[in-house]
Amino acid sequence: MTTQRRDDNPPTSVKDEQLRAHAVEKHGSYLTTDQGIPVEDTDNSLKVGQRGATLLEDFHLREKLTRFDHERIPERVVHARGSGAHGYFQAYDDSLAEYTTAEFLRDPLAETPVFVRFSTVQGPRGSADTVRDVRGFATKFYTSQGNFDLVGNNIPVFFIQDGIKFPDFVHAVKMEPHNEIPTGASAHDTFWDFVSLQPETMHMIMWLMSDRAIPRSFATMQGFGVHSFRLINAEGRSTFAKFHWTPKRGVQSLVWDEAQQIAGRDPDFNRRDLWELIEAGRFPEYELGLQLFTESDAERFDFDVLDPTKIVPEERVPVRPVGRLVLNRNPDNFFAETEQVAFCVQNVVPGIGFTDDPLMQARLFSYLDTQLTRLGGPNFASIPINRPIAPVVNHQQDGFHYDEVPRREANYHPNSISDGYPKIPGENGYVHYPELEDGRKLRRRPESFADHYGQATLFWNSMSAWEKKHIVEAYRFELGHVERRYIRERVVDHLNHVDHDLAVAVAAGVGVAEPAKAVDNHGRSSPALSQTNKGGRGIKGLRIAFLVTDGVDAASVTALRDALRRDDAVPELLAPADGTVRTTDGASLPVDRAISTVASVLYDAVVVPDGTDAAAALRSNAQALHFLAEAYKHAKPLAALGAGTSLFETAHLPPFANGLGGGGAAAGVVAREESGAPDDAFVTAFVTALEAHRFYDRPLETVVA
Ligand code: HDE
Repeated sequence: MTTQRRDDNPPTSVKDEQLRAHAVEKHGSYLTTDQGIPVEDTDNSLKVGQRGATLLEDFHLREKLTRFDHERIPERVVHARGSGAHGYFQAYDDSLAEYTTAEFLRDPLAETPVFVRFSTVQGPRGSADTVRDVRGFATKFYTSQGNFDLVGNNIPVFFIQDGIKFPDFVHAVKMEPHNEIPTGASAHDTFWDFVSLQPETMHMIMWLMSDRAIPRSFATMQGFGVHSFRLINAEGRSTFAKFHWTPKRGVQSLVWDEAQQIAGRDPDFNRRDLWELIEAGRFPEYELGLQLFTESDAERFDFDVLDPTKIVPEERVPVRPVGRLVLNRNPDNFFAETEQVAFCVQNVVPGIGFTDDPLMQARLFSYLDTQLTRLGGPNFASIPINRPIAPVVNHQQDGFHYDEVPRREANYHPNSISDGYPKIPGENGYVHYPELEDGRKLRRRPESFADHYGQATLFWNSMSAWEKKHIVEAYRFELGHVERRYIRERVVDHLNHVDHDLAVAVAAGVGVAEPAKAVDNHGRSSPALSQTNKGGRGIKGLRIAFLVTDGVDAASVTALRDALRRDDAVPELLAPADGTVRTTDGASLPVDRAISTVASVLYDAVVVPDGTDAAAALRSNAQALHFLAEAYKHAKPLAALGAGTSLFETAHLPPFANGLGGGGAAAGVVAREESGAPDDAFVTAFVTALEAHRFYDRPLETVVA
């Protein structure tokens, strides 16, 4: 798995040009100190005699060590582990002009540069990618009117309703304070204790227990702004807006057993995938959609649009396609860009506004506040990755790391010394929506936020059979790691208010008594919530393992491999040993990797090509058999040709239909016992299976992998 950079491309946007102005090229230059003094020797410190004391006078030694000692900045308190990418956003048309003055949303000719950072929430910087967790999906739009930061997640609701609960929630989910365990996991007592005492978490927890919390790729997960925002048009009219990112490839997830294994096999799995997709030109793409609704629509909903634990069901307000996001450039430097990027919810441009969602309001404070510590002072907005492409002119000044040399006389407003500059831009200035506020100061949750179960039930009712099964298994896993039985009981009690069958199924797995039915399920569902209805197109970037060895039939490999490559998938030949394998026609094929260096969990599908001798050898190769059986167990598409089909029986896999397969006992297995190269129908059947991604309804009872 290569992580080499492609050749440098020319800058493709104003933001790229701005960043390039800060690029440092070390090739062809000579070593100096930070003061530009040429260095004589950087391998030996200055000593009295060869074996004598080291001298304090050695400024190069001291500077080198000091700089090293201070390389780290505090990691983010949440979302510490992240991966970034550059790209652009482009609106489809100008139809949003009726709703907003934000130019990037209504000018179809503008390619707005963006920087996106994906993240997990719980784990520290060095933790594994494939843990069960929410994923951050934060986008900085460098618009002509200033920066807009859409700091969202891949789940459309949040754990809590009021920002004042955030420190409690984060303390509970993070590693426990006495032993810093567990890393990157919510399966522990303090998290579930909090959840069980704070039932507003119930809806979000349903999502967290679903496969949405273990995405296959950052390119195959949704993103959401979560809160209700406002769009504000030229007349000052406000419309509520919910932001949605939808991946062009569709929503795809891992299965839990696989995710856990990947955490060991390749902790950088999602990061590497993103990097490689972009390096190979298989750019991740997403559609931006908006749910737009008015104040009076909102009054008719049976939930409060200011409550961030609620969605607006798509069946009530459809998602309107607005534009597309393409991620097409990897960062040049992780620290300079991905680590130093500072998202702030307060960063909005004219035409986009806030609401009184109490979670959003707290975020308006918290993000700027955290950057002050994380990035060492108030000048973080002038770090290249954070710098707007719109001009920045004001009287803010000084502080740590100030990098301007202002040449002006007046540093205050109003002034006459500098002819009044910089002047107020008049009607282009950002105007806060003049919402009418009226009420007493008090610390109360509104009554309209009181229903904590209704939408959790809606989510559960909308799941397909396999999604429900995975959710039950996830609850059992998580609660199975909770040591205090009374916490497990409290969670089951809450689930009993979501759905009785769910509570019974979870209780049975975690040693909790079956609860008596408490409430009737309201029976409503929202099909748009099910992952089965979030399919996408194409097989771009899918990794497909071909199990080969000496005696493999060349035609059955190359025909399928070439077809997959044409569709932008990534086929790789895996053999018991690296090097080459001999084919039946006496030629040889280069091997991509030895089977022992990888694992089925790092691939999306497996192919066993034809070849009598190869099949015989693989049938007595435990690693190959395990590879195949495990991919089957993880519901992945499999293809087998000619003698290759014989591995299925040896691997104790259920029988498949001889033909193109796809349905029946072994759904997603495309197999043909007849020898020779695959025909078009075979290729099409396999590509269709790959597009479906997973086949969760397979019989698994006999699979021992
Ligand atoms: Fe965050 N959140 N958050 N959050 N959040 C941070 O800001 C915070 C919330 C989200 O890739 C921190 O720069 C509070 C909701 C993302 O750099 C911090 C509250 C949503 C990222 C912070 C919330 C998010 C953060 C940590 C409740 C989804 C990573 C470092 C009032 C809509 C951004 C930092 C990146 C990061 C505070 C709730 C998403 C501490 C106080 C809801 C994607 O400021």
